[in-house]
Amino acid sequence: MCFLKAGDMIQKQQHSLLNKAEEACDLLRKHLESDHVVRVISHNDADGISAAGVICNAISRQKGKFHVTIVPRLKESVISRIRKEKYKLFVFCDMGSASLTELGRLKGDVIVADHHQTIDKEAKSRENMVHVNPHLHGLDGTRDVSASGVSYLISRPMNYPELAGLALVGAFGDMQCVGGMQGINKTILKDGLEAGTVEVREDLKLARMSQEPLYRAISHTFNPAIPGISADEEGSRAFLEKLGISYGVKFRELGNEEKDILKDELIKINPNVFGNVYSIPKEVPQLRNIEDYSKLVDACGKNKKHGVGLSICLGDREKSLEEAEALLERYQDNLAKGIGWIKKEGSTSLRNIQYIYTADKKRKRVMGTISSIGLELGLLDPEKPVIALSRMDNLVKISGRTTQKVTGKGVNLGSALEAASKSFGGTGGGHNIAAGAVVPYKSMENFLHLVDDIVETQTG
Ligand SMILES: [Mn+2]
Repeated sequence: MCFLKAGDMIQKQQHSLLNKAEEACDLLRKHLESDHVVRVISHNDADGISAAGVICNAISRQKGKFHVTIVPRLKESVISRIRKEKYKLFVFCDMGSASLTELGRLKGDVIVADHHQTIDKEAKSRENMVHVNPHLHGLDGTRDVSASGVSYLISRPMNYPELAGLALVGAFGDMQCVGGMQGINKTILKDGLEAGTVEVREDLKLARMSQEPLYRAISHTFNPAIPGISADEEGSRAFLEKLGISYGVKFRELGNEEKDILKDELIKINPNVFGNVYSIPKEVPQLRNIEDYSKLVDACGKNKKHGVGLSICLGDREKSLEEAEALLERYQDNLAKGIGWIKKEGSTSLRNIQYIYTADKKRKRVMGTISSIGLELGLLDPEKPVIALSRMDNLVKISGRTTQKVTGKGVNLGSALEAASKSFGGTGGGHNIAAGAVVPYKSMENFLHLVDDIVETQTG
């Protein structure tokens, strides 16, 4: 019999994932040595874009070439387009684990660097494929490592610790670092800290604190959410005025005494507003804070400007960065409006879930995010998962969001949305805490009731 302590167990799991990643690295190297152009396909969110960034940076440093495309989903049409391509190596980041059978049919070799829990179990293991996914090693892809982290692990044997910061950009994008880092993310952080490419210090965790006037930095801070101030510029200004701090200055322009007052008062509202801040010391100010970096890349993805986000990850610190900053500002204003809408309209409750619905073009883009923030700000019932519905002609796009407390009770939105959407000819999946689906508009009501029932079963 084998008695492993919890710590040893985690070590063993990490070790087994690292071995798999090394296998992928060997395959990548083999193709680079043969001068093959590597075909990279990744997801359009901050994690996916930075995952592609990590892999492409590693390829460049090896003097190799890549051709990268960022897609919203690995749809059949995407796969059939790729099937016609003549590349010798395909790398899929932040996607692919659910489509192993189809990807195994590609003519070239395949690396899948994913961290989603939906795994194509029908797929037979293929000689041409290396599948790297933390869930296959008993690790948690929701918290332990994101796709950018998995990509980093693949590049790790090549020894580029300067990519550790970028690997954490994706982890922040996927909200894996709320309340501290764990698992592989911690291992990546350690790489960065040891090489001096990542730094950590205790500070206020305000959004774009070095760039924005205080009232905007504070009102644009959604993580952690500051009730009465987040998404509320007026509330934020009033809060600062009450403290006798001028709201238009930047944080660094405050005197030490003012900084302390501000810190103390914010901590009174939400203690999580003060804590570890992670940075890439060599970066330009806009990207130095890893969380800010992730927000800029995320804003690019959300505005369908993946190329801009990717350029930043690949080193453009001029035009792309400027464009991303403008996108982020617009995005944050849109978020604030969406949260204002939730504040006013609230959600509709079923027995076990609650839902919000919109057909508004701008609001549709932020439904998932405002659901999360609404939960955090206490504008939505934290005990019930939020199902956010966005009408797209005769389809409905669904984002499901819940809290760790609810997943702790057994709720798994990924499997709930996957099963429910399948029943209506749609598709869905994701993580236990955040998931997505698409179903026909005419099935929306039935879909909601089915999700309601599934969540009830999950909580037993
Ligand atoms: Mn991801």
